[in-house]
Amino acid sequence: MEIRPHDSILRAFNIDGAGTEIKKFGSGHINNTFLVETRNESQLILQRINTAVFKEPAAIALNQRMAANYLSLYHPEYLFITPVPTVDGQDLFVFNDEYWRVIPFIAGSLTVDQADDPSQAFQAAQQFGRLARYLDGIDLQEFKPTIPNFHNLTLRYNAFEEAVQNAGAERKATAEELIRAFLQHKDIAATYERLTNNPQFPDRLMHHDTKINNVLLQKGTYKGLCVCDLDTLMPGKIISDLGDMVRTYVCPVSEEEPDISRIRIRQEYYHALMDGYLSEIGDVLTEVEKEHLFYAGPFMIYMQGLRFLTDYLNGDVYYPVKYPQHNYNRAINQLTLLERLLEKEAVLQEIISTCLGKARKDI
Ligand code: ADP
Ligand code: GN1
Ligand code: MG
Repeated sequence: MEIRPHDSILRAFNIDGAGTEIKKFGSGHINNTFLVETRNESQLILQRINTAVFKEPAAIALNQRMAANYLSLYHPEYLFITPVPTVDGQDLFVFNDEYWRVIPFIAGSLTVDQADDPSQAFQAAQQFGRLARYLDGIDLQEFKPTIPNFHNLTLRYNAFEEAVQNAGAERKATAEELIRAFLQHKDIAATYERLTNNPQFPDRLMHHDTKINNVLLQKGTYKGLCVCDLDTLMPGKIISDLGDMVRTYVCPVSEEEPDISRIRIRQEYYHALMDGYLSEIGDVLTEVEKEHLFYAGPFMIYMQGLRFLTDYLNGDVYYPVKYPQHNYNRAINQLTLLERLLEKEAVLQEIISTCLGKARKDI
C-alpha cells in the first residue's frame, strides 16, 4: 500500500506542501523513506518509523542526540546526520500514532545497493570504522536498545527452535532439510554465548545495519562521506558491524538471489573491507575482539539465515515477501553464503592478519 505523508506532517516540519515533490526513496525493508524536493530546490529525507519494529521511537532520538553531543565535543568536524526538528523543536512528529522525522539530504551524495568495486567496500567499511572509533569511550549507560536483543544470537536461536516446534505441517516439511542444516551449525550460537559474557569482549556503540546502502558516497568520486540509517545505533558487539559488512559486501549477489550457484566469496572485497575497517578501529580492539574478526562473518550470516528461516516457519510475519517461498529462499541463500565463507577460513584469516599488521598505530 502506498503511503502519502499527510500535509499536517509537512507543516510540522515547516515544509510548504505547494509545489513540493515527494517520492518514495531507497530500498530498505523496515521504514518508509521519502525524498522531498521543495519549490526552492532544497532536498530533505522524510521518514515514517516502523513502530512494529521500533516500539520506542523516542529511544532512537535519544541515542542519536547523545551520540551527536559527544561527537560535536570530541570530533566537531565529523559529519553526523542529525534530525531536522519540528517547528516545536522536537526530533519526532507524532501523527495518528505514526512517528515521522526529517533528515537533511546530504547534497552530492549517492548510495549503491551492492558493492561493485573493492574500493566501495573499503570506503564504506572505513566510514563504519571511523564512527566506531570516534564513539569509542562514550559512556554507554544512558543509551537504550532501540530493538532489545536485536543481535542476541542466543535468543534468535531459541526463537528458531520455537518456530520449528510451532510451524505448520506444510512449511515444516518443505524446510526439513534446511532446518537440519541450520542445526548443524549451532556451534556458531555456542561461540556467541561464550563470548558475550567475556569482559574482554566489550559493548561498544554500534550501527547494527552496515549494509553498503547505509553509507553515503560522494557522487563522481565514490568516496565515503558519512553513514546514514542510525535507527539501530545502540550498544552492541564489534561482530555485528563487521559481520554485516562481510555478509553484504563480499558476495556478488544479495540475499535476494534464488540461484545459489551465483554465491561466492570475493576475496578482494573481503580484503578491502577488512582493510578499511581496521585502518580505523584496528588499534582500539581488545585481543579477544581481534581473535574473533573472522567469526564476525559466520555470526551475522548465520543469524540472518536463522531470522529468514524463522520468519518462513512463522508464516512471514516480519520480512515483506513477494512470493510464498521468499523467506525460505533467502535462508538457503544465507546458508550457502555461510558455507562458502567457512570453506575459505584459512585464506581469510591470513588476510585478517595482514590487515591487523598495518592497522593505524598513530593515535
Ligand atoms: P531504511 O531503514 O529504509 O533503510 P535509510 O535511512 O537507510 O532507511 O534511508 C533509505 C535510503 O535513503 C538510503 O539508503 C540512502 O540512499 C537515502 N538516504 C537516507 N538518508 C539520507 C541523507 N541524509 N542524505 C541522502 N540520502 C539519504
Ligand atoms: C532489515 O531495513 P533494512 O532493510 O536496512 C533488518 C536488518 C536485516 C536486513 C536484511 C530492523 O534491514 O537487521 O539485516 O533487513 N532490520 C531490522 O535485509 O530488522
Ligand atoms: Mg537503510
